[in-house]
Amino acid sequence: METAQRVEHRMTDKGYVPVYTTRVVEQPWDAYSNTDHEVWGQLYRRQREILPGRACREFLEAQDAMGMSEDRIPRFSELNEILQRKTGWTLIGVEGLLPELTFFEHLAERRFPVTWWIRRPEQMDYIAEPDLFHDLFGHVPLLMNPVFADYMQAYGRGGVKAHALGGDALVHLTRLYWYTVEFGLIRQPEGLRIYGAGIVSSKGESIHCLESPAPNRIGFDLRRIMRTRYRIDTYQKTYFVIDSFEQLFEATRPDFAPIYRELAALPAIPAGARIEGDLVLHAGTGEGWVDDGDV
Ligand code: HBI
Ligand code: FE
Repeated sequence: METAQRVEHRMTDKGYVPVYTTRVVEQPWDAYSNTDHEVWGQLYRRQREILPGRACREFLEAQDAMGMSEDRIPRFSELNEILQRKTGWTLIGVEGLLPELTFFEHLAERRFPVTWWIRRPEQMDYIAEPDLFHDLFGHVPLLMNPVFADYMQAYGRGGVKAHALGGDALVHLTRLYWYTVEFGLIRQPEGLRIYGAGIVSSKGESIHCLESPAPNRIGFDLRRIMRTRYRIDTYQKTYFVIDSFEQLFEATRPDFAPIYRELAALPAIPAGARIEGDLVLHAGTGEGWVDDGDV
């Protein structure tokens, strides 16, 4: 293992672009400063204050079962002992965003890449790429859930296949990741709850996604999700709602190649739109949204 280095977006002539790395690094736990541990603690406390009643039970219980706390940044080695026993997943340290194929290959082998560095205090409220808090606090707890753990591996296998297919396969599959793993909601007896890592690691969006009148909340529909654009720099205009993690895992059973071919002939759907056939659970007002720059 080489020594870890911080890798973030770099300003280039094409603007502010993520720098992709592929190295796997040991978590330099002894190198974390008090400030790093304090940033973790402050973010952890702030999120755990607002997530009960907003995040799904499975997320909160798993986070506690893993022994995560505000006291200090967790050690990957300790979490791995618990996680490997529960669902066979292993956390690996990385320097930042991975090229898509590398990322998919790790997921396909039940390895979840976690950025080893945590944001600086001045980045407390927003950081452009996944840091340790987003990955460890947001993504890792649900890997303790056997069905969600299976979904993540199936997603990785699908990603390796989509990468080989070329065309827009990856565009469609990335949207599925975005609207489930990152920004998914789940319908539970108590009401809509959050399971998406991008939401649970953000205070503003944890509140916005359930309480704001602006966004649509639409029942899970694989093809609808794969056609729907998204923004990476604002709150989501649409959230998709699953009934269960089993429903999500079942959706990955079929071969996606015919679906990609079917979707290639259809126009993408703007992020804030509602279309014929949507199971609209809470119709947003869509106020204040401009559909420019959707991906
Ligand atoms: N790399 N480290 C890391 N973490 C991610 O969540 C990640 C990535 N590379 C690509 C990516 N996510 C998304 O494009 C997925 O949809 C593939
Ligand atoms: Fe993420």
